Amino acid sequence: MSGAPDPAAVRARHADGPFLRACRGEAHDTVPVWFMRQAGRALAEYREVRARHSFEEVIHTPELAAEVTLQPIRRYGVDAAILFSDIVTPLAGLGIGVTIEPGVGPVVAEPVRRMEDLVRLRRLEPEEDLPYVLQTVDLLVAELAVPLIGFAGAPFTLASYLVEGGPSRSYTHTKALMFQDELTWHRLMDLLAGVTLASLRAQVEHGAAAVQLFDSWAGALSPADYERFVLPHTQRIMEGLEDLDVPRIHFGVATGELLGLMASAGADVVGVDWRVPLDEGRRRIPVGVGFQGNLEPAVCLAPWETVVARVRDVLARAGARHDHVFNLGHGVLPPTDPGVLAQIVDLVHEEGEVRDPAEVRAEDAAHA
Ligand code: 1CP
Repeated sequence: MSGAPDPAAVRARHADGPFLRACRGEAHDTVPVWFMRQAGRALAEYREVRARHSFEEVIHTPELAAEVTLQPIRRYGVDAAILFSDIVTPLAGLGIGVTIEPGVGPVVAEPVRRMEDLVRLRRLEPEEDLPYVLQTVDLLVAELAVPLIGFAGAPFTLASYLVEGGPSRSYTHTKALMFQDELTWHRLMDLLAGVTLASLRAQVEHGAAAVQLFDSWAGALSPADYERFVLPHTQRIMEGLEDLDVPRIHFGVATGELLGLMASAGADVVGVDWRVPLDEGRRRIPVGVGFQGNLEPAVCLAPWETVVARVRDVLARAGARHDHVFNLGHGVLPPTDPGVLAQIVDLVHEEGEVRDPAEVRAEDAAHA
């Protein structure tokens, strides 16, 4: 780690910014905003890098990965950066044959479906298995004027790619394994939780100031099944991060019925997708846990007057609470005009008011 910046000093530098203060439920004066998938195909400068390098090359070359992480920071004026990598990168680092196919997503040549297949999932040693990821973090934290969010895929979402062999709509093989062979299922989830925890800890040890756990596809499960088959593993990850004292954001798509359970896993902030009105989402998340969201990503493709009205609606539903982080309800869609995202950031910063936390807490207590 010679020459790498001191991670504690890096985090201290950003501690007073609105993003980390909102995540910790502390007073601040502008609503922080960042966008899931803010790096990527919406940006011409990203497409230019990708015209010369494959996705894997970008991730394996710290200078390129850092460059594409910084592109949206320069363009949008967002309050946080998110590391450019992918949720399957740690699995690829373990030597599991997983590739990112353009226009498809992660593809696993030999899916994992039986107990015998689990030998392919050994323990992750981030310094040896993912040196390029940690070097990217080092480069970024030395340069960034905003906090860096580290991230990883949660066990269910990772399992969905490993078991299906690629993106899926129904998660049939994944659920079949879950219901047919609970022992293998929990063993797989336990191994993946270990991989995710090791990857997140290493990113924080290198200076990431917050982490987001993406359980993008957990919304495919009922609350009872989520509680039985997923929650214990996610809890282990959240608990394993506690001593690092960085905000833990927990996000999934179509998780309206799971928001309370996702908070109970130990999150500091729960991401809400666009299907749930944000005030209703807030009610489903326990007091003391922050919330993030939730502009419908496709609204960014609408005429500007519509965008303005919908951004204002999200802000109104967030109630000027001190524990709100503005975001989309899922990732930026590739046809999005970057100019619109930059204008959304300005609008949120101009119009997003933040009330005194003491006032909000008194109100919460009165409603409890
Ligand atoms: O062609 C390309 O350039 C590849 C497209 C791409 C990109 C830009 C993929 C393939 N991954 C990424 C980067 C990425 N992935 C980031 C960093 C960019 C940023 O946020 O600014 C992050 C945080 C992810 C995380 C990720 N990958 C998730 C969780 C977030 C989410 O959107 O729910 C998931 C589910 C993946 C899997 C994945 N990787 C790539 C694709 C197209 C997909 C989704 C496939 C599917 O629909 O199942």
